[in-house]
Amino acid sequence: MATIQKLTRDLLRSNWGTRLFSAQTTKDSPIGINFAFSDTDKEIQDVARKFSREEIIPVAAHYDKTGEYPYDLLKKAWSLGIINGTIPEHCGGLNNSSVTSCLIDEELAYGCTGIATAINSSGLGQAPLIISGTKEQQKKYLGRLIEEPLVSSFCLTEPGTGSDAAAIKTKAEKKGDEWVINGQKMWITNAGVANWYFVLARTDNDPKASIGKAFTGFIVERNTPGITPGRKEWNMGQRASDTRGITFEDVRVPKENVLGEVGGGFKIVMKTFDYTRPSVAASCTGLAQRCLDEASKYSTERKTFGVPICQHQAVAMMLADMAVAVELSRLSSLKSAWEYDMGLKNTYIASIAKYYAADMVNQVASNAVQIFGGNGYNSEYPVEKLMRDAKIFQIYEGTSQIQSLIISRCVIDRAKQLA
Ligand code: COS
Repeated sequence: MATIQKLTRDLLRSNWGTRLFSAQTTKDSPIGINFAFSDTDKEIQDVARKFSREEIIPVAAHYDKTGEYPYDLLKKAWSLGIINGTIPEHCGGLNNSSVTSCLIDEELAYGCTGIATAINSSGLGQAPLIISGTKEQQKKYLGRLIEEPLVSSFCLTEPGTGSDAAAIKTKAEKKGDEWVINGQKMWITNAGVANWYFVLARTDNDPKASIGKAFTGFIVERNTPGITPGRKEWNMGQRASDTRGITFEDVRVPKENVLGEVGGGFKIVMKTFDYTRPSVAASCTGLAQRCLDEASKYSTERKTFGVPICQHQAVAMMLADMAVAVELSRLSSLKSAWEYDMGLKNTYIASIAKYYAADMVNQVASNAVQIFGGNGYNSEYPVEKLMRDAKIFQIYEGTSQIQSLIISRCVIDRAKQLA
């Protein structure tokens, strides 16, 4: 398998250099807008699309019903090089752009967002290391994910703390050359299957300490004594994804595993979201495209009043609305990814992309169920699962309300500058 992965990497590298929006244009020498994907991106998109259509879709209902973790699919995706793509080259990775990640994530999400989350959300755990890790930390922990089909996990949320990230209670205290972590995390994707965790903990006990200096990020090995993952949660959708709570009890972490500066963890987390929200928006686009494809196909087959239902204007217009939403979602996620690749501060557009895409996919999935009618409400048809899977996009990686808070802050800051 490692050989296939290496071949894929070599193939992709040999064709490097003409990425959409990235290699051709730079912040200092923009050459205009180019909507053409590079040959490299088209190739990797094809690999992800084929994998999604041939390997994920046939087994999606099984994993949804059983909630099993899709290890076999993880291994296949790993061997094809369509996960872990943004890991830097010095760790053996492809150093994919954010735009390339969006293309892959859209394709995987088209097949099943539960399986996609299970196999590619390791990217969220990896992001803080890519953003702030030392070369040694990257080589050790990201390189490990290239050597073997293992996953990482991102631990921020707690039982009492979701949207207000600065309210987390998990603490880390320095004792000699080690940090000792105590606390509880909740709704952690990959909690039960990860090889290592990124953990955000409070390191300054002064309640008046500024948020930007009070928290620290740690890399924590799964097999460290004192770590206890909870039971697998049975959620509304995306059931192949492994979501659990985790308890940290006197978990000792060497000082080498502090990520970035002591006290700088909150900002690492915020930068992580700037990096990952474009991909979440791309996943919404993939799921919405699937809803549109299923609903439009069904509308040409299902007849009422003597004609296929697509010939009824009410249905045709629903399909048009769904298509418009999918296209706009794709554009905004790619734009937010492109800004990231350009080294621009993309917080505003990343939140716009995630906000729009998350609400959009829920509307599109609901419309798909509506077009399927009674059949849409039944689990024998695909769209009932798609609608359940869509809901979490308005909640994870920042609720829609948090995205709108971030967008409104950007708008108000700009207004103040204009005043
Ligand atoms: N990039 C870099 N730094 C950032 C940043 C960004 N995108 N966003 C905020 N910061 C910095 C701020 O500049 C500030 O720094 P100083 O202390 O030096 O001034 C610091 O981080 C604190 O920021 P802020 O004052 O905005 O903190 P808030 O408590 O008001 O944060 C939000 C509010 C809503 C942005 C934050 O709590 C959040 O993102 N919540 C959502 C969490 C989430 O997505 N959870 C889901 C997890 S599922 S994986």
